[in-house]
Amino acid sequence: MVQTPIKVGIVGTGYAATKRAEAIQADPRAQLLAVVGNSPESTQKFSQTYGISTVDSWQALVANPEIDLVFVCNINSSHGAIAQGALAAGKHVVVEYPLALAPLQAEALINLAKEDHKLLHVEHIELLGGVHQGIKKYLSAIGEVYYGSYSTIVPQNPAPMRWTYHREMFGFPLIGALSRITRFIDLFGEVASVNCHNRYWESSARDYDRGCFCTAEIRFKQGLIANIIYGKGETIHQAQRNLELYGDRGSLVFKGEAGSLITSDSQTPIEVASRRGLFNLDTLLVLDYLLEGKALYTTAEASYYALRVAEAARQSAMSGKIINLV
Ligand code: NAP
Ligand code: BLA
Repeated sequence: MVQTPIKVGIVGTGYAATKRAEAIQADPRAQLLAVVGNSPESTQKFSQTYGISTVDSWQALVANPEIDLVFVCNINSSHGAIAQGALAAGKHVVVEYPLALAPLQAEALINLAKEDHKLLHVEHIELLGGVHQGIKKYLSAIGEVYYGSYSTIVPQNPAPMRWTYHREMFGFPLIGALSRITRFIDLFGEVASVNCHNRYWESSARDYDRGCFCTAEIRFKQGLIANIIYGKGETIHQAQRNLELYGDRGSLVFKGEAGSLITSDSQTPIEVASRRGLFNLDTLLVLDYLLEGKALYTTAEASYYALRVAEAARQSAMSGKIINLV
């Protein structure tokens, strides 16, 4: 058990880091001590906003003996190494998904946390969100589910020169956007095979892509076929966030936050809670776990399994072949 207040360090200063800092500062059970950022300007601004100190490197942050818990909230390509360093320094660790870009590294992190009896929590706020909770509530009403589709596409013109458009920093689209896969695995279990295609639009003038479009067909062991579409950037001209599940007795359809249960003779609206407040909830659940031993809503092992499926999607896209999972 950790003593209160739990002393916290944060790596990152963006949206996720801000939501974490707000949640920690609002909870007397935790105390935010230090942050390490990327650019000096955003680091300075973050430290002033929350009245905390800054350090020059994540290595210095995890070496601080006062810190009990480290939140890793920066670019995807850094997660694995920072989580590794933090666990090796004896800290509890929370990582925004993905845990690492490579499944092998993720597996090593899980083993390291287990050996040292430390928490390794991978945030999956999509599982806490209103759409997912709505699905879980009504899933039994649609009978045996045989098909699902989930499409999240975002037009952005011009595409920003940010890490989310950088192949190495974001990772393969369905690895960086792992939540598209975890939602289905959480509902329907293990995967048999993956067929995936991905296209980038690169730019000769810069290191950042102008966009990507990735489609995957995933066959689950229990029979369901899921189609996932993820795209962003300059070649997309309408935004979409649609999730549909077809069962033999009805369908569940979500367009953004507007959900409905459809059967042959009725259409019932489904109330969906806002996407706001999920990082706050995730942070409170981490504190509940560390201080009261309450079970968390997801495990690093589940995130690792999803990462293996996403890696199979990457291999499928590279090879043009269907990848079977063992
Ligand atoms: P963000 O707002 O863009 O923040 C990114 C952070 O990483 C900033 O502190 C940025 O610092 C830093 N950074 C940028 N380039 C870097 C580099 N080359 N090396 C090291 N640090 C760099 O991103 P975010 O939305 O908070 O996402 C952070 C993590 O949370 C990601 O892993 C993402 O997948 C995950 N996540 C986010 C959400 C969400 O709702 N936003 C949901 C689920 C998971 P500067 O600004 O100083 O460059
Ligand atoms: C997920 N949102 C993400 C991720 C990134 C962003 C990088 C992880 C990768 C992914 O799954 O695609 C970034 N999201 C943004 C940015 C905006 C945005 C820059 O909406 C700009 C407005 N995230 C937010 C905001 C909300 C939000 C403002 O930044 C909601 C009010 C929610 N983002 C949100 C949720 C997820 C997510 C709930 C989990 C993914 C999911 O729902 O499947």
